[in-house]
Amino acid sequence: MENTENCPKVGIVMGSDSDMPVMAKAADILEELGIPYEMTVISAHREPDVFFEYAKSAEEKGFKVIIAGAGMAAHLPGMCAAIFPMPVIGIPMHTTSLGGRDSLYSIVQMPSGIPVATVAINGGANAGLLAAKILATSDTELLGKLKAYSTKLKEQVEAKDAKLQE
Ligand code: RP5
Repeated sequence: MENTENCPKVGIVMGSDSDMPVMAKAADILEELGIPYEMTVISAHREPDVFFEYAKSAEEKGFKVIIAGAGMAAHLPGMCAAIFPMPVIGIPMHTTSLGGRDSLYSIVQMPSGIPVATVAINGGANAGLLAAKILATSDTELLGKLKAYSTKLKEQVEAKDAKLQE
């Protein structure tokens, strides 16, 4: 049987390299949790043929989740969800003209039948964590890492409060 241990489990795709600072936060989380991923810049609008090839081959490549980030008229996550049969997490990018509401509405308001799990505007880290949680439903080792991550967050808050009480 083929060893798929180190194959990318998460596809991270963004509409422009200007989205990279936000998308890198998702990648950082996956890195921290030891989840293999592949990161790509593809514009659904400027190179639709490249996009279709990416979305059509994603399942074959072994992706279990796609994290797609885009701004403005942000069709990339929705179009990924139209083609890729597994979960798609959308990250709306902050924009200068409309503050990211344009991206948020484009991504969150999907027609019935084609869901995109939309995180907050610029919510890169939460997208990474949500992808990890989806994978952890069938991976007890990863689930353990996520529990440890939550404990770390709790301890950070406790340490800050302890400092305040000094
Ligand atoms: C979207 O348009 C991208 O996802 C990006 O957020 C936005 C602006 O892209 P650039 O003009 O910076 O390439 O497609």
